[in-house]
Amino acid sequence: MPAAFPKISKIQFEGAKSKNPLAFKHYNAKEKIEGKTMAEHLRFSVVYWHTMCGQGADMFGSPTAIRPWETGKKGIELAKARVPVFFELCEKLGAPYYAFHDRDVAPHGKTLRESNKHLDTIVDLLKKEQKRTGTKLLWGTAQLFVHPRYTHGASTSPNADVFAFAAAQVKKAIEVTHELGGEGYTFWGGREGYSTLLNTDMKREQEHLAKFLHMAVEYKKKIGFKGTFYIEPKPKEPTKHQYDSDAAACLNFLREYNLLGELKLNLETNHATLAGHSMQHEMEVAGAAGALGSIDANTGDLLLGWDTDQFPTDIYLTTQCMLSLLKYGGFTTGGVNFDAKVRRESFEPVDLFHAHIGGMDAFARGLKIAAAIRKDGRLDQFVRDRYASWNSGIGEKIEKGKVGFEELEKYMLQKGEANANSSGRQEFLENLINEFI
Ligand code: XUL
Ligand code: CO
Repeated sequence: MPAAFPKISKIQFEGAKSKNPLAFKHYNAKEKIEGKTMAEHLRFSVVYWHTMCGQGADMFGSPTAIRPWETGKKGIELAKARVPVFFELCEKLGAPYYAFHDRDVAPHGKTLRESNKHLDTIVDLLKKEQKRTGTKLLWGTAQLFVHPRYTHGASTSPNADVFAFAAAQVKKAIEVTHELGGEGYTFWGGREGYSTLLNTDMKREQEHLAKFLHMAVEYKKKIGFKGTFYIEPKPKEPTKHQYDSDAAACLNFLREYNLLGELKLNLETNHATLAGHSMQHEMEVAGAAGALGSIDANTGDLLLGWDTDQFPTDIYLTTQCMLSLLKYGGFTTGGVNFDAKVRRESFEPVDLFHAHIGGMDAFARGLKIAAAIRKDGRLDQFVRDRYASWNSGIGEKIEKGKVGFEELEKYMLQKGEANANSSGRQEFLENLINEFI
């Protein structure tokens, strides 16, 4: 198989002064930060769906992407041709992980049996390429949203047969993820929601979703798959409302249906902003609940209201992500997964390299900046000092559960007025962050 990117060799770290667009300026895989290498902290992952299958089409325009390795191929032959190209890209980028949906890597067959056969054919190739390049599987997943059978949802479909089909598809996807040594498995409910409440029994649909996840957990245990299960929040698109709308909604769902502890969250920046939150907000919600699993690293466009899945290049964003990630102890099985696509106008193969190099460098900078802020200590100290009233006196008594409303009333009647507040110093803190950017 000739190289798909013959003019591009392995991307090297050349340092901040380099002007080479095909070199890292900040991502130095072996450089140690807070006792771990950058590679260990960031665990970069390339996605199969956008990177290999994205054709640059949009709602108004046909495909633009130039992908010479695809010329004249379709179906399973096209699927086979993409595999070595994908691993050449991962290897040249030095990205240690990848992620895929069953139907990105292999085409739909006419029946479930035929689809499974196609998948097995490609999984053999993936396994060989993983071995050849050392690239590992961050997580696998099942595509339960493109095929017309999933029009009304998969596990939340009003059609019980569709639930059964989805279950069979997820069973197989978990099996191949396990076979490929995957470190996780993601559930993103692309159509697990509704377009109108007029035709929807929400309670029943949510119960079905929970039942589906319980079956998946049970099966995972049965086959000895030790990877982490993730649920990926997104509020809308393609549906008007998705049940896993944000981190808090997911946690509440998992808690209500006794699934907390079985699934962590895979958070995506553009999903966070669609939900009206920042990515850091979502990471804090998940982190505080001990459920910060993995991140789909991308960004939206503030002037566009949909999921644009752009590569992350904003240093403030990556700094915030890394501040929260380091605060909660970093990844275990998760990673920085570039669920991002090149723009329709960026149609040449080399654009795939520019995109990933930029994302990796932006996260490397975010990591270095966040580590420097932590080492400096002023931000942490400020937050600690802000809550000092809870360390002794009445605050300590409240936290320890030693007082109730009656004692607090007595305390305040005696005192007459609460102690004065201190300034929140938002501008001071924003300036402090800028010292490090
Ligand atoms: C869709 C999305 C998915 C999931 C995996 O917005 O993010 O690609 O990451 O199904
Ligand atoms: Co995603």
